Formats: sequence, C-alpha cells, structure tokens
Amino acid sequence: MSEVILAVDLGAESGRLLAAELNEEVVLHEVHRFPNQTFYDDLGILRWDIDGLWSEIVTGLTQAAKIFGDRIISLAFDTWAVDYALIDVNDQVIEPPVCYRDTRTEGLPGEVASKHGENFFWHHTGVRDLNFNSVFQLLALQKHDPSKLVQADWFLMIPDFLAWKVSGVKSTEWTNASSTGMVKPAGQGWHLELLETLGLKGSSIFEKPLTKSGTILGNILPDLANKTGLPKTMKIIATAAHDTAAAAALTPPGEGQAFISCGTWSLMGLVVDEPILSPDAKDALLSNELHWDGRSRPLKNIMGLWVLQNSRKQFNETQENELSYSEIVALARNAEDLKLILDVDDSRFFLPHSEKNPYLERIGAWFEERGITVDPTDVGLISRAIIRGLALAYKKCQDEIEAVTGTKIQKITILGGGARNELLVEMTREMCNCAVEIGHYEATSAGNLLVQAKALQLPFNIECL
Ligand code: LRH
Repeated sequence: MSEVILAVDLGAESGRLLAAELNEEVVLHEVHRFPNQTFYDDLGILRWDIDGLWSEIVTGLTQAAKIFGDRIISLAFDTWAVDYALIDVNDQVIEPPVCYRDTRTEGLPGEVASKHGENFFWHHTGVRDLNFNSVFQLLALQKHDPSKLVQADWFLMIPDFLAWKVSGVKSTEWTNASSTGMVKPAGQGWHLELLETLGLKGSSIFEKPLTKSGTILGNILPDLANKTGLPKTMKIIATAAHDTAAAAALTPPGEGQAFISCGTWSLMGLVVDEPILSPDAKDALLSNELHWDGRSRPLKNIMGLWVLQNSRKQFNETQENELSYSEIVALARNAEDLKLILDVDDSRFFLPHSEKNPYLERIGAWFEERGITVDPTDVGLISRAIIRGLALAYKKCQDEIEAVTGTKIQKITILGGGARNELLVEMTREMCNCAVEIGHYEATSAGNLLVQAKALQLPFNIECL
C-alpha cells in the first residue's frame, strides 16, 4: 500500500487538510475543510481564532488517521505569512496571533522612514515596507506593550507555532521568515544590524537560526498521536511554510515563467536565482521573498480576491439566500463594463468590511470621486468591476516585471482557488499579452506536499488541477 503525507494549509478565509497518496501518480484527498475567521478582542484588536483553528486541525488529523492509519508518514503546515505568536522561556504564549489587518501598525512605515531614511527596509532586506509586515507589528508592540517583547524567547510564525504544538520542536522556517521585513536578502539570516537600529535586537528571539524548507523537525508528540490515532512514527516537516512559497513551488521551470498565487491576495512574480535589488525593482514595489530552495521570488502583493470576498460579505447581508462565488461570477459575466477600471490596490480596500466602514460604499466612493455614479448594491456590476480591476493589476505587474528584469514573460500560471474564477482567467488572458494557464487549484497544499516529498526523498508526480 502506498505511503500518505498530510498538508494542513490555512488561508485567510478557510483552512484545509489534504492527504496525498504517493502512488505512481499522486492522488490528493481533501480530508477536512473549515472556515477561518478573525474577531475583535476586548481591546478592539483584530485577532485570529487560533484555538478554533487548532481544534479544527485536530478534527482533521483524527479523520485522516481513521482513513489512512499507519500509511501516514508525515505532516507539514503552511499558512498566510507575517503573523506570529510570541512564546516565553516557560513555553507560555505571551501574545496570541494578531491579524495583520489590525490597524495598530498604521503610520509606522512613515515613522521609520523619517527616522532612518526612505527605503530603509528595501535597502536592508529587499522587501517592500508593507505596513502589516511582522517588523511593524513588533514595532507596534514595542510602542504600546514593550514588556511583552522583553519576555519573548521565541517568535513563532503561525505554521511554526502549529508545528511546535504537534512536534514540541520550535523553529523559524525561512520562506515565511523572509516575509517579516527582518531577514537579509536571499535568506541569509535575521538582519541583526537592522534590528539593532530599530531597537528590536535586545530580544533573544533573534538569536535563533532560520530553518530551511524541507527540514524534518521530529516526530508527532506521543499524547497527540494517542488522541488522534496518528502513527507515533509520523514526521513533522518544515515545508515551504509561507503559503505563497508553497504555491510558487509549482511554477513551471524555465525563463519567463510568471506565477500568480491567486487567493485572498494575488501574489504575482517569478522564480529567479538571486534577489533583484535594483532601484527599478524598488519603484515597481516588488518584494524579494525566498523560494523554498533558497532561490528568490521577486513578487508583488496585489489586493486580490479579498475585494470580492468582502463585497460578497456585504452583498449577502441583504440576500435571502447567500450568493455563492459562482452565482456572483455569473452575474458579473452578464454585467456591463464601467468606463473606468477599478484600482483594486487602492489602500481603502485593505481593511475588512464592517458596519462602521462598509465595503461597497468604499467602492462606490472610488468611482464617485472619478465622476462615475454606480449602484454599490448591483452585484453583477460591482463584481465585474472588481474582476476587471484585478486583471488590469496583473497586466500592470506583468509590464513592470518585464521592465525590471528585461525578460519577456512567456507564460503566466494562475495557481490556487482563484483560478476557478473563469471570468478572471478570461479577463487576464485578454489583458496580458502572453499565454495564461490554469495551474493547480490546491497549489498551496500541493506545494506543501511537494516539499515534504523532497525532504523524504520520495517521488512526487502531480497532475495539475
Ligand atoms: C497570502 C499571504 C501573502 C502575504 C499575506 C500576509 O496568503 O501569505 O503572501 O503577503 O498573506
């Protein structure tokens, strides 16, 4: 009987546990899927429900054990980047994960720039100073609750935190660390000078080395093995723990191959041997993240399906029956094009929909400011505007990448759940002057599994889709 490896893949909207049977051709099974939600705590801080996620993970692991039993040989976690838990020397969680969309980091990139110079982060790390990067979250903590930082012994990013809970081994996986804004280009370790300049170095958390993707951390803890029924020999692996890095592991090899990891965010970029640190790359707002094997992934964060997800939330507040994504896309297909294409990357679209800050009104205001009156409750019209806006953002990014690298993009592979949005794929094909292909719909999980198979030196032949 073939061996089975497990991937837990958490996105901002949902999480899933997939099992891969390592037959001649890999067979993927979705074992468990669950929603992921944020909530505001008593202090008004936006947090992830990490306990809820953990209990869903245990449910999924128990189901996997029932289905595949002793054939299961390994497990790894990948999640969205930048967020973390702080752990003290007694292994207590000091700061449970805050969601990167919380507003406590607002204004911090500007403050750092005025103190330490424009493009401070770019020059040190090759990463763009997105105000949600972990470094700004730590600076916010330093400002408002510094004792928590002093107590911290480990900075565990979400997948590292989950791997610790399962294996008892703490680690900082390098693809995810490269998204923090605190790592030297090409994954060459924490940038201690930068941390010193920012007053963050005092903490022992940065004395820990980074762990390469594809490192076997250890076995499942015996208690958890008993509880779930998983084999005690099951290995826990640090995979490409950043979901975008996991998806990008499925980028076809060769020159001029771009990927779009298309989920809540759209991350568009390339895999190259070295980080691209030129002024043009900085001006194009690229970030050099780390590829799982140590190469680089210059890419751009495009606001992504988040805009549609939040609009859908608000549409559904007034619908008798919830509108599914396919219903929304069908309405968008039959709607008219507006005269202007929405800029999905406008910063007003970053914060979640809420009663106080309703999402559709923000879209309406964007058009109104440009002299176009739209009915923000028109599901088809608004959804079409968003999808067209995304396709245009991809086209702009394609032009920028070509200008920065001097390489013509031959093909764009759309990876992940967003590739199911046929209208988005069609519009991307119309706008981008190159081949546009659909990659794996479960690319983040599949990339997670691929890197595990490499770590275990097992073949992993996977068909796309
Ligand atoms: C996508 C993603 C992206 C990060 C963001 C925080 O899920 O990991 O690569 O920029 O979440």
